Amino acid sequence: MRAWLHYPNDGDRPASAVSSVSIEDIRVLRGQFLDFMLDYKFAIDEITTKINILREDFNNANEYNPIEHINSRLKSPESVLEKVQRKNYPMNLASIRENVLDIAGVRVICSFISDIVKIRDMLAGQEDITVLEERDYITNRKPNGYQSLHLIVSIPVFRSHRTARIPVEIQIRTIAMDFWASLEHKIYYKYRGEVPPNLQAELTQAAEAATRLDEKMESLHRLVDHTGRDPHQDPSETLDLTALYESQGPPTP
Ligand code: 0O2
Repeated sequence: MRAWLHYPNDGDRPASAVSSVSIEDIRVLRGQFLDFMLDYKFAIDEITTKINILREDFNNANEYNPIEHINSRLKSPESVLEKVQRKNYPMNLASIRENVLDIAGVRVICSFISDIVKIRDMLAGQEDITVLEERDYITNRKPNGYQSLHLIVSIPVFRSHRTARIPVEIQIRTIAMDFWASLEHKIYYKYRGEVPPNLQAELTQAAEAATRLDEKMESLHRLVDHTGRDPHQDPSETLDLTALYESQGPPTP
């Protein structure tokens, strides 16, 4: 059965809106699109698992943990399609896969500036992760004051019927950078992108204050963190486990 887009009178109907797409076609398209979006959901799961592993490993091996928290978001289908249209990309799945690289987003919030590059290197060094793009808005802060390290990585996602490499945008920043960005985001949306100049100037000052705070916290952190030990040193393979064995008592039959 064919469904036609209905317009109350012909004069309202743009030429491009005449459609011969059937309800069945739309159902199939919708299914394919949802399946396509699942790739990104699973890619987020893969990346957050990796970061959670690093976090737990840090907790186990160190006196402090550089990962404060992790957020993730999957772009809504509406905003994926809106971006495709805004950027004038071809409206098909292959083009979306190639061009829209922030459908899956993971944000890692760190304690100190020096942690950012630590986390970046640990992720980028993993065999199954490929860094496709890197934007350093910390060295090159945006004119409005925005700071963050952005990585676009790709990661394999193993589905029941196929495997695909899926891009994920990872944003890494400090608590202070994140605090600033979330307030700026609210203000930006409140003013629909037209932030009044005086408010913009205040935001820029706040970003500078956030940088000063980050630098101060970093120097305090360096003062107290002078253990000098390398937490990632491999445990010696010759470590004698006898005491551990004996402390367990005799094996149960
Ligand atoms: P959301 O709500 O996080 O999804 P584009 O994605 O093409 O529009 P571009 O230049 O490719 O932009 O990417 P860019 O500049 O690296 O930034 C993409 C994301 O970084 C944004 O995603 C924001 O999350 C964040 N970001 C970038 N600039 C700013 C900024 O000035 N202020 C704040 N608060 N966040 C920023 P989305 O999709 O815009 O938003």
